[in-house]
Amino acid sequence: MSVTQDGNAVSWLLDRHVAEGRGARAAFLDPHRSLTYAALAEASARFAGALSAAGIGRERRMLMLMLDTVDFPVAFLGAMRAGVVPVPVNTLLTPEQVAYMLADSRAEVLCVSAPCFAALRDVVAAAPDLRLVLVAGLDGAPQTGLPAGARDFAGFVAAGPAAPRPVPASPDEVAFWLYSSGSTGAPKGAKHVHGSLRATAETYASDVLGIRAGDLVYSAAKLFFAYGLGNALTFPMSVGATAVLLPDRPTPDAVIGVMRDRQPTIFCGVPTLYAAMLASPALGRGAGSERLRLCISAGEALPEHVGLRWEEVVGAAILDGIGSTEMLHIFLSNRPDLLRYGTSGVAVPGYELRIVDEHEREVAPGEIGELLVRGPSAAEGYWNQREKSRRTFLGEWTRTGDKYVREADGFYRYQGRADDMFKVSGIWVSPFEVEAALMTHPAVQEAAVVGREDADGLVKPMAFLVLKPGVAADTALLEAMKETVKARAGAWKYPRWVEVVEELPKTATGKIQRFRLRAALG
Ligand code: 3UK
Repeated sequence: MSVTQDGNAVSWLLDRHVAEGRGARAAFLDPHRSLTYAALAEASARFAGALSAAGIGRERRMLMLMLDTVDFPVAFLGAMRAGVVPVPVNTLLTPEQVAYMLADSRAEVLCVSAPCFAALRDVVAAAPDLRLVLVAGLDGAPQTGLPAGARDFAGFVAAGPAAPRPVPASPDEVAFWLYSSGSTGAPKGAKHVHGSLRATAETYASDVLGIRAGDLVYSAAKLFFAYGLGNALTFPMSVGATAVLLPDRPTPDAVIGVMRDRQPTIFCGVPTLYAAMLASPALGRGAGSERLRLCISAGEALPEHVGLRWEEVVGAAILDGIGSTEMLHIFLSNRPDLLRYGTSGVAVPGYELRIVDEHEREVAPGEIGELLVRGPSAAEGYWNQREKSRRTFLGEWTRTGDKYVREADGFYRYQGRADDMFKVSGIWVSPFEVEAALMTHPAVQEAAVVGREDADGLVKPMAFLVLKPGVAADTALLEAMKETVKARAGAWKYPRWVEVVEELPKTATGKIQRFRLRAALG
């Protein structure tokens, strides 16, 4: 019997283009550098060789805390080429969160962008399984600046003995992980297989985006996010197209600047960004790009008025679609030919959907239930979390945790999360986590956090606080609360509203009833 071993995603995504004569095409452009397909194949092969030479074996994990530059695809694809499992994580995580992921994944390698490294020195020193730290983006700065044990990413790649061929792998073999947040705030490593990257390209990217070789893609959503990874790496690479990368924070002005300079054909954003761009006086036709043909939105629901207004001002549609870390990319989406703002659209060809009640029985049309999805890109499971895996991955079907209604005309309308989690700027916020940060403030006795819609219909955290006896609630104190959350939980998670209350609504067993707080907001 022979083992199926032609499924390494790097062969299909990258080496195929070089072998078929497309090596000179541009694969990635960042503000300072660009990489052709041939140069990316070469650099990722050297990185693969260097990892193996450093004794990093197959299936070992490499945590990536990297900004969006051309170094990201070199590291991600280079690791997979060697059979090492890259685990890209959010560059805005706090050191404590990074420490958790290093320990949970037992990462032996950490690839980190220079600006993110300073805050991590202690965490890196304490990580139990870490053997190799690579710092990217030093731009030739003297190596003496690096702490003991850390090496310059560029030098590591340049010195690598090239390992030109991807290690033989089954398409069913774990290729990379992505962390997904849970309602208790403890992130879970979702294990994705090589075949899933191709599956998302051949369904959503091909059928919905109609992606082609001439496309230039710009995703404001970063590569560490499953949404950005598909948009700016898997999809353009699946057809030999080009992606623009921006390491900086995607402010409306920065994004419009990239649109003008690079003239992309496809733009990918999250609802908060679309709303912020609409508020900018700099926004005009094509958002600055004369070649813009399509925009997509995901991460949270796109408010109807944002989509309608964008089409009016920019002259291109925004296709809202829902995806998840567990399903890798979008499985339910609007399409250029089937577009209804305010809904998530219809099933992406290749995926099937069911809306079920709490007994997993299909609900009647027009009734609310939980959305289940079946499709080729589901994760294999969560790392070391058997109970949670069994609850989410039900054989061929995956639980989304989202409430949906299928309307009479077949469009799916989002109804909110099944639990209390909510998203801000497309990134998960667990009330638990923000509350825990607030509770570290000496004036706070109890805290409860819920998502609340702002004037644009976008969800932001709101905090309800019970203060310690004798503490007076003044403006300075409430501002200090926001700073506490920014420092401890992450900058985007701070409560935009803080209300002081006498007591919080609770169940008999003392659990905070956040749904009551939400209901009181109307
Ligand atoms: C919510 C949406 C309404 C929904 C993601 C595109 O967001 C992604 O993955 P995450 O694991 O979060 C998944 C959850 O986010 N959500 C996402 N998109 C929408 N809600 N309308 C939407 N369009 O609660 C879902 O369960 O961070 C998005 C591609 C890949 C992704 N991983």
